[in-house]
Amino acid sequence: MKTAKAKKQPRNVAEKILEAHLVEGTPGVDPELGIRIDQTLTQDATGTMAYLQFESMDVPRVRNELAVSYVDHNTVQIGFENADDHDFLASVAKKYGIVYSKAGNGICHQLHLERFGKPGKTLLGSDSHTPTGGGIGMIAIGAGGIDIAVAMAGGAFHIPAPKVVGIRLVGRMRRGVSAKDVILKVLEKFGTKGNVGKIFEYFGPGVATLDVPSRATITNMGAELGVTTSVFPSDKVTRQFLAAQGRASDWVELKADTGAKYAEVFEVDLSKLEPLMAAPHSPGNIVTVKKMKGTRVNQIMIGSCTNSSYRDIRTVALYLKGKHVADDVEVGIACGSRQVVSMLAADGSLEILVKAGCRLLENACGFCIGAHMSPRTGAVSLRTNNRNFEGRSGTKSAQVYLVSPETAAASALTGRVEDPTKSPVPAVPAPKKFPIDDAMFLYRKTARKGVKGTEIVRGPNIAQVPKGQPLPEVLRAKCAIKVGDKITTDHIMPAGARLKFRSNVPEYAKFVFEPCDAKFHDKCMANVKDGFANVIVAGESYGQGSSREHAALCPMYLGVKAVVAKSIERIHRANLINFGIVPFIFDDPKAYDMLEAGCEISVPGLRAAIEGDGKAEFKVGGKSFTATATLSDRERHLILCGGLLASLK
Ligand code: MIC
Ligand code: SF4
Repeated sequence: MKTAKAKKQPRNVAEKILEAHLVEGTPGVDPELGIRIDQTLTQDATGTMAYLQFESMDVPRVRNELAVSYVDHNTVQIGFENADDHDFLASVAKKYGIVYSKAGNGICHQLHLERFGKPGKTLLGSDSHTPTGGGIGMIAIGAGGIDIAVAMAGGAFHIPAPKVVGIRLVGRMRRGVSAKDVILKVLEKFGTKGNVGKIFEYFGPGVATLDVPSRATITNMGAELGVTTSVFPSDKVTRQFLAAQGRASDWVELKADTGAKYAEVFEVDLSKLEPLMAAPHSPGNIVTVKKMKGTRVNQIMIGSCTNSSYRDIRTVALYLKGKHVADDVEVGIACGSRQVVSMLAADGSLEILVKAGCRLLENACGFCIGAHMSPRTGAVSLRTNNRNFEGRSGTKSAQVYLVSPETAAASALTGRVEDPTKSPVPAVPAPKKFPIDDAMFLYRKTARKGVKGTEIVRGPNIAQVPKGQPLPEVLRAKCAIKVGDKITTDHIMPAGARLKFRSNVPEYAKFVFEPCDAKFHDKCMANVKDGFANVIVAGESYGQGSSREHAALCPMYLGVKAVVAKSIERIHRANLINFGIVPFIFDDPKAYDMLEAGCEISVPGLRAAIEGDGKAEFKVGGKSFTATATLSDRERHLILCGGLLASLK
């Protein structure tokens, strides 16, 4: 007998996409869900490791719908290393059926939005700002390179069963206020920690007032909240954007059902928003532009994957039209893609920017990651990118403030922080047609098929990926470093000038924790020589920021077996597990005070603890404390094997 079909619960956008991709776990029941990944992206700084790991999986070609390998981080090419990496990446792409985006084409997230992103699809990228794709209605998630390798091989990706937080947008922004101010408002409310495992979904009447690049600015910087991802619905605005990109057929409508529930709702009245900025040294340190007005500024940097769309740079040009930047300020602009540059060339904006005295940089990450235009000692630098961690600009003493393109442009004219609403420019309408030129995307015709017989080019900078060892029965270790709260992956594995060693773990490992303790590498090596493993002790929110798996891989190479922290951020925690390092959380945070750098630590039943409920007893001097690694069965298996790669072998 037929039973009446159970009425489906109303669902939000995130639930709809996740449900359509679910391959493991039951929402509302299991703590972890496995999802199918449609698209993957890598960038060069994380890509070489991702592909080395993919190669070692012995899969003849990629198995997901689309894999794109972008080159945008290490484009400076001082020395042979970066160029060698690019050749390696190009040859891997050709062989395995991956689309290759050459250096100069643009920044991965901007390009992916323009040319490949599709509403309703899942995207996994080896970069923490992959959630930019949420602006076009994707579930787009940042992860470590090895997770991308697994997804390219057709494997599932695992996320903590998400709590979906609703951000209800109402009203319309005043001129001079823009998407950056929206996400800074959200960061003001939720901060950069405590949001692990959540998905932020934007809804409400205000959504329709935001074009796709603005939505992407918001989801991009959602990464700074520490969430799994952020997502917008796919509506008429999305359709218009895709049609203007010549991709109307990629559009599907996606909206939350009436009555869809959110774990929590926060309302932002766009009409009441004022220009905001994130003060040094955290994207969650929000102040108003009004409060900072008049502060002397030495440098202004415009671009990065957060704010480098045509809309953003055209807006800057409108502010600077017929004017010149102040004599005592340097202004650098990096566009997100060639498409953006050619539009700015066609409408005269480039000429405006050049005449105004701006320095035009390559379409790449560059300044955002301290790989170009580091400010002078003690400078105040206003930047439109997404992170202002201490030293990330390449200058430790610099004071970096994160601002909208509007605030950046208005301030460039006087060399002081200015309120852009006082001299607003007309809104830039969403283009009816974007110029399309995919010539710098190689191997599109052989995507998913690959070219048999392609030889992989390996310069001397391409080293082997080290493999982890099974978890020992007993831990006999030394505390190699004790750090405080909010340690970012930039502290653990510095970028900037060090980035070029990313394909060479023994070399890059020399710089682990360089900004905190330049002797970390030597201490770890000495401990290993003396028969000790290494342990990292940390405060709250350890491993904030990037998806950089090197922040786990290089410590693993240095004999680190465990991190004991008050809390650990999502991507970094997953990376630790992928490389066989146990992510312990203090049962009582006060135990943190018991530990000092250099102290001896032992865990007599380490393996047994992981095989059990994850609770382990740590002995330090005459005292002891407990810490727990709460692991899913899958994660437990990885740790016991010595990491994901070791488990595959
Ligand atoms: C960043 O913005 O910190 C980076 C550099 O893009 C990183 C990736 C990396 O470390 O290569 C990220 O965001 O994941
Ligand atoms: Fe590149 Fe900066 Fe974006 Fe990271 S945040 S992908 S370094 S532009």
